[in-house]
Amino acid sequence: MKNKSDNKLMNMPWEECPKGFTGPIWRYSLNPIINRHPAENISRVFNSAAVYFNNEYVGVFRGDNLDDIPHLYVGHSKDGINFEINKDKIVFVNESGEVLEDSGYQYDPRVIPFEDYFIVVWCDNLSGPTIAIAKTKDFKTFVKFDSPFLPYNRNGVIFPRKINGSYLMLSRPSDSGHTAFGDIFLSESKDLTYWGKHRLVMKCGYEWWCALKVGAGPVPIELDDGWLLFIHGVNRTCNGYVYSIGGIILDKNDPSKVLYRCKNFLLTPEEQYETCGFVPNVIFPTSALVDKENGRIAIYYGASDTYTCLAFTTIERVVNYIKEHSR
Ligand code: BMA
Repeated sequence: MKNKSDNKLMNMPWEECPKGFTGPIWRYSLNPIINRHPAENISRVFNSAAVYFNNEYVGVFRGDNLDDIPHLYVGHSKDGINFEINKDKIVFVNESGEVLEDSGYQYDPRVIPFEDYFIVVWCDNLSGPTIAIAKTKDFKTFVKFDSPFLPYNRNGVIFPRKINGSYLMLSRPSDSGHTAFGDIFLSESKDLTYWGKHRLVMKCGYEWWCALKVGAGPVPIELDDGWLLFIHGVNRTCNGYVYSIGGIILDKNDPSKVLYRCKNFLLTPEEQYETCGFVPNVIFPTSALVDKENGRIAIYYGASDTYTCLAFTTIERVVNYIKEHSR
């Protein structure tokens, strides 16, 4: 069935590259697009995922409440920039339609357009952080699968179509705290519940800016000859962790193989909303809109665990940059 999000993206957020700018990705000049206290009971919205659906932009947002605990909220927007965040958090049902109790916390969602539904992946609580998966067709009912992953793992995204007959997930196993390690692994599933055939895709530490950990960001973007994946990479300084955005290209039929790995970060915290906030020096990409007709990409990223921001590039520009700066 045709994917509902395949329609031409109307009003996709976009801003031309500033004159004289030579980097691979540029920021939206009116960042942040979501400021502190965007809705009652929510102090910060960041690390969130938007897609195009039914002639509008709809997202699953991480909202940290007034007690600091994160939950997931649906939000809507006509232009992908000005979002109205629902007042009430998402309540999940199980596969029999029964309402599930709140697991305690939920964060860092990814939304994957898949056939005629959307898959949502996020970090949930199973006596510690691990990956949870739900399906939705309308962003009203979210059917949660029964504990697909063991703790600890807090960073997952699924490819937007099956490859060789399987769903494929990129994830980053972790520990129960502020994990001081992180590599990207690939896992396969036939049904979104049982995952196996795990493969190491890439270890951290190939450059200083990702010395400590690497993790998958937005849904991989299909190219003619591979998959473009934005990642986060973490450096450890004497003053704490620094999260930057990086880029790699994976093999089209076997995405456990890395074809190109950019030695430079694509974007690193520089603006005040990235360097000052709840957690300074963090930029964390979690979704990307792609206009396949003109190659434009709009990346949503969290800034300093406080704000939601946008950055832009094109497929051609970023792919060339990654290839030209690949080691
Ligand atoms: C990671 C995740 C993100 C967060 C980042 C920086 O481990 O928990 O939610 O943005 O740390 O604090």
